[in-house]
Amino acid sequence: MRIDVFSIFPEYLAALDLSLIGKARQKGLLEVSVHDLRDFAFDRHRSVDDTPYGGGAGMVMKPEPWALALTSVLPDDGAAAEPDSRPVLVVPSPAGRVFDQALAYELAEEEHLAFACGRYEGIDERVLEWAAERFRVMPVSLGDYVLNGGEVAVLAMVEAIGRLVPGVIGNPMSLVEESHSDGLLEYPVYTKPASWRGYDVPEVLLGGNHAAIEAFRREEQLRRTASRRPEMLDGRDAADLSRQDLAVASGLGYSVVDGKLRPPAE
Ligand code: JCZ
Repeated sequence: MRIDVFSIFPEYLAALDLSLIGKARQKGLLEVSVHDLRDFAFDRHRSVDDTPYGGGAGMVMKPEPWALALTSVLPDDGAAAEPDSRPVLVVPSPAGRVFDQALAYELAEEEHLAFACGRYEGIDERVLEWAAERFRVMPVSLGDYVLNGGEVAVLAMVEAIGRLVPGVIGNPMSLVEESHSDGLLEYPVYTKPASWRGYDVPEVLLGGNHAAIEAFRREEQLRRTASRRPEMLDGRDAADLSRQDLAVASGLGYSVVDGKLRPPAE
């Protein structure tokens, strides 16, 4: 997978050289290039921002450096032959589709991703219109809070996407079991010592009864999800849950109405 990131703070993306993503780059599984947007600004001060039409606070990113920068990673400079062959251009924005594990899986299938990190009050809207003829443009939000720019969102997204690319994670089984892949939070984990400062590892985990361990972990997943993220259980198709799951959910006050799980009335 090829990834191009555009930013006026390319040093911000230095973390992509480290750890998992850095190793995947060394292995040739990910080809990540970070581009300084200022290298595509050719006026006296290499300016990338200007005042907003219509007034208002702050500055807006000028369109021309973006067009030059984005064009530099396209095969030629014409529009793509087939619409679906266009690279995806992810544009971090608090007004975008919220990034989640399903979107990470979708983007992990792509051959070429580009990320446009905005700063100030954002990028001139015409850049997105221009880019839509050359990229599949996707405004994406990391979550419902406001950052100062797109860089931190891109770090998170590249890590979440990159680790799903085949070969990047050493043991692919760890991808199957993890949080959100089955719509439940993860079970708690413990290591030695079995007793620590008066806190004990649950007894069942110390024995070799694998069926009991699996049942315990599944119950903990359901308990945690009900307590921390109840919206993840509300409306769940009861057919997707085992008899044991339903017994645990019932113990937590959940009921099944029209085949769907419903939380306790309160
Ligand atoms: C550019 N401010 C780009 C994204 N989820 C989320 N929160 N905030 C952002 C974001 C903020 C920005 C820019 C200027 C993304």
